[in-house]
Formats: sequence, structure tokens, C-alpha cells
Amino acid sequence: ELTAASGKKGGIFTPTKEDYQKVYNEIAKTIEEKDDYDDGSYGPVILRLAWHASGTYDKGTGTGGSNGATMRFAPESSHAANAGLVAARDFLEPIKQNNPWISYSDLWTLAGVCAVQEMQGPVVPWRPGRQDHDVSASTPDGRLPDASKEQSHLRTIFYRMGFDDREIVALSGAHALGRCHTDRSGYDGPWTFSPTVVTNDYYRLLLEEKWNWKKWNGPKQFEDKNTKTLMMLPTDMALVKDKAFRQHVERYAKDNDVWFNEFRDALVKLFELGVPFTTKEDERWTFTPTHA
Ligand code: DDH
Repeated sequence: ELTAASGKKGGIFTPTKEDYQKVYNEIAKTIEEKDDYDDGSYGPVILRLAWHASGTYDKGTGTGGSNGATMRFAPESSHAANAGLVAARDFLEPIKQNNPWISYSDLWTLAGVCAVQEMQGPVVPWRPGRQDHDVSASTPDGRLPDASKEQSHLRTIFYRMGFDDREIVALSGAHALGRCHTDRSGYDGPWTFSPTVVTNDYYRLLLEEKWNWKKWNGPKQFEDKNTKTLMMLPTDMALVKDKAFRQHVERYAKDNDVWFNEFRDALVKLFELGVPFTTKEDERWTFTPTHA
């Protein structure tokens, strides 16, 4: 549907920033309306969709990344790492139907931005320009991190995308949000007591709680000694075991503003990996959160 805000050049619909803000608002409104999902928000699983769409990037070959939205198709949609993300894709489908001009790949990353902002996180600059590709652009399994592994695996996976140690730690704080589901990853439980609000609690809990192996039949994970209701993955604990990672955990635990800034910058980079933009970095937009 053409809106009053949209420009029309030579019969071709050229969406403006206002058109994207409208899509943003539609996502935000739907998150608010569908508040009976999980811990009360689709925000965490939407952010995870944006991350798994982007985190397949390989800087060596220039393949993968959010451009293409190839997770729409099997086998990528059924890669073990993507279990459960159909909930986020289905959530966004009616919004795509209302706004057929936006690509899935732009929609998924814009939704990631919206999820972070609506859950009271930092404002994350974003620009459009992703195009959807067919199944032939799909990436092989194994490009996303395996939670049962530790620091050398984290470095292999994230260095391949072009991130450094500081950015690995900054991005990992997204685990302040959401939870593990036994019917998806096999792991169980949330990382923090407020899984629908963006805070630096992940780093604080990593340092301040005592973490023990959980005694159960499921995959090896940690539980907090005090309440036994929180969890950490082996890859999460690697961030405090490894000296180079740990210094950033300590910085972020101490100062939420420092983390917000570095998390924002790392998310901007993540969502843009491998995208053939025709616009410049200083042409990014920021969208107004609905609660602002
Ligand atoms: Fe994560 N993540 N993630 N994660 N992630 C899971 C859930 C969520 C790893 C494994 C898991 C990032 C990094 C890593 C979110 C965001 C981000 C689950 C549970 C596993 C397992 C899935 C389930 O059972 O439903 C591993 C390993 C890493 C790593 O090695 C660094 C990053 C970088 C992000 C990001 O967004 C930038 C979010 C949000 C969730 C919660 C999803 C939900 O449904 O709730």
C-alpha cells in the first residue's frame, strides 16, 4: 500500500524514512499486543532471529549475513541453531504482508533494532538495502556458535565474521534477554531476572553469582548457587574464564552506559555484515522508540 509519506518516482515506489518508521511502529505495537508469549515479549526471539540471520557471515568469502534472508528456506531454517526461530518469522509475516515493499532481510534486521529499543535498550542506527535471495544463497550448517564449546571456538566463529574480543563480549550481553527452551536448544532457563529488559545484568551476574554445574539429564549448563533459577551456557562462562574476555565483562558490569554504547556499535556492524549498501554509513537512520 502506498502511504502519504512515501515518494513515488517514475511509478516506482521509493520508501522514505517515514515508511520504515511506520513498519517499526507496527512491529512495536504487535510486540506490545502479543504479550502472552513466553516471558511476556516476542522481543528476545525477534532479536535472536536478526542475529542468526546476520551471524552466518564469512568475511573470507563474503558469503552469508543478513542479506538474502535465506533462513526462510530449508535446510537453513532447520539447522539446529535456528530451532524455534520460526516463532519470530511467523510473528513478522503479517507485517511483511501489510508492507510488501520491504524485503524480508531488511524487515528482520529492522525488527531486531525495534526489539532492542522497545525493551529499553540503546537506539541502534539502521539503513535499508538488503535484498532477498533464493535458496541457492543459503549458508552451510555450523557457522553459528555452539554453546557447548569455549573460548577458542568463540574466537573462531566471531573472528570469521570480523569481530574482535571486545565485540564478542559486547554482543554476548544480549543474553540479558530471553531464555533457553528445552524443546529448542535443549538448554533450560533465563540468564537474568528481567529477561524482557535490556540491562547489563548478564555481566553482573556472571561476576557476582556463584555458578555450579546443573545436575540434570540435559546438556551441560550452569545454574546459580543461590536461586537455581538462572543459567549460563559453557560459552557464557568462557567469558569470565578467559583473561582477555574477562576485562570487558568487568568494564560492562561496572557501567551500563559503556556497555550500551559498545553493544549498539557491535549490533550496527552485525546487522550490516555482507550487505551491498548503496547508501553511506552517515546515511543511517534512527527510529523513535514508541515509549520515548
Ligand atoms: Fe544467544 N542463545 N548465543 N546470542 N540468544 C540462545 C538464546 C538467545 C548462544 C546460544 C544461545 C548471542 C550469542 C550466543 C540471544 C541473542 C544472542 C540460546 C537458547 C542458545 C543456546 C535458544 C533456545 O533454546 O530458545 C551462543 C553459544 C552464543 C555465543 O557463543 C556467543 C548473541 C551474539 C546474541 C545477540 O543478539 C547479539 C537471545 C536474545 C536469546 C533468547 C531467545 C529467546 O527465545 O528467548
